[in-house]
Amino acid sequence: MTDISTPEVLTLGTELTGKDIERIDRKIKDLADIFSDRQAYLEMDKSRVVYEVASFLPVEQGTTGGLFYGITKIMPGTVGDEYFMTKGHFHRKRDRAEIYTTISGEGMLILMDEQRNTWVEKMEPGSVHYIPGHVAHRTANTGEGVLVFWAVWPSDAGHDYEIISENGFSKILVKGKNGPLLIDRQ
Ligand code: PAN
Ligand code: ZN
Repeated sequence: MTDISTPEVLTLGTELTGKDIERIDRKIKDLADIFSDRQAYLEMDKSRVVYEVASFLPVEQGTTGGLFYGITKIMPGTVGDEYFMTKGHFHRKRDRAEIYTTISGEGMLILMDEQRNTWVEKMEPGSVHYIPGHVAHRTANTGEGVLVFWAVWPSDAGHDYEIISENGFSKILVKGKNGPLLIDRQ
């Protein structure tokens, strides 16, 4: 009889549970170059958590042909008028794509190509987003509750944060009177 070993089972909900989950939290203090309203940023409590990421990395970083997946939870809030959001990145291997699926909450996926054209896709429970290669991506929580989404990306994609922390996206997402507004960065 073949020995069938029990695979690791992970449960997807608003939390990712199971062993060997890598957990990262990003607090206001970790996001100095991200938000555009400098004064508002300086006045924020630096220990406040903006988002948390729990990732399952079943193969070594850089492995060709594998997949990683993770859950991101972004808290509700703003820095000045700008919604709480992730740092954002291009994949280090620029052609690597990714899929995001929204689990709960409301948000916007902010996308920017290498020519710095920026656009958004609305995130709501069940929305599925294909992020092509060569496109930087970040997510903003535009709702009152926590925004939770599931991401799946190639294990050799890597993350390039430097370009975004130096130049930002060309547009920012702010809270307007009638909802989110994508405006040019000053
Ligand atoms: C996501 C992101 C996650 C956090 O898993 O890494 O939402 O955003 P930052 O990495 O920009 O801080 C993903 O896009 N992985 O490739
Ligand atoms: Zn990514």
